[in-house]
Amino acid sequence: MRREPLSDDWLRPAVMGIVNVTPDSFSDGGRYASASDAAATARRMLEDGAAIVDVGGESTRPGAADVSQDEELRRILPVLELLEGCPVSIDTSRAGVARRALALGATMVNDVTALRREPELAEVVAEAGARLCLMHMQGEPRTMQEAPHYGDVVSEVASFLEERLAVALAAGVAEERICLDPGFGFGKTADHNLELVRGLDRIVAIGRPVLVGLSRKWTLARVVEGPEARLGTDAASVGAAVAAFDRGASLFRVHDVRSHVEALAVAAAVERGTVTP
Ligand code: HH2
Repeated sequence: MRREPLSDDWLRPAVMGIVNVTPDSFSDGGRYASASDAAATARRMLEDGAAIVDVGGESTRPGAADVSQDEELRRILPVLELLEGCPVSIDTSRAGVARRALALGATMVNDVTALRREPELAEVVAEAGARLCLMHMQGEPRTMQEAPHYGDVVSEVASFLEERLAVALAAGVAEERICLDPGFGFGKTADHNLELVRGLDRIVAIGRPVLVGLSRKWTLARVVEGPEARLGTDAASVGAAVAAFDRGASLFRVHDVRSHVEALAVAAAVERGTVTP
């Protein structure tokens, strides 16, 4: 069931497979014994219909500590070398890591800090003509879940993304290469996350494709299993993805690619009202 790589016009829905090469990611940390193991999983995700795979060497889970740039490179470079010719996004907020990844063929940079950690990342992306995902986060991973607070979460996230989009454009990143992400779980309570899915059309109205990362997140576990649960199931993730698709989301960052590709194909067919894409 092979799908095309992410199209230039961000044809929706498209699925991004998650490949975390970190010892401490919240759902799949320490999963790969070797770079070839991680690369094989990424290739399987592409076979299963992912339009791109997102390779990350630094965990952003709540409470995660920073890793050094050298360590981040040590984790991701061997995987990227094995994925030559595949559609790859690099999940990093460091300019130096992005530069190396783009030189190895990555075509997108997924920056959960939206150019705030290293503003010079914008020039690296602009020079390479790469895609860029700008994500909202309140606070920083180490402390972001301590006391998230908003007056109106949807309009505050939308204003933040508009401001970061303007920063990226001013630095020379082409508008048609940028997508936006409300950052589910990044300095948000479970209710904030649900409100953001419900109000996603406000983020979509900014005018750039919207990426959502809901897969296996804690909010889904809260809904299904209660306050003690930590990890959302794949079925819960698919339900959340379809709800986000119905509100205009374009790109879905997920662990279980095949179930999302199939569910989103049906959701898209319903939206079109015809089997024919
Ligand atoms: N979520 C995570 C990491 N990167 N990038 C974007 N654009 N959107 C997200 O929602 C997002 C992201 C966290 O999830 P995961 O990769 O599973 O875990 P970890 O950060 O611990 O590696």
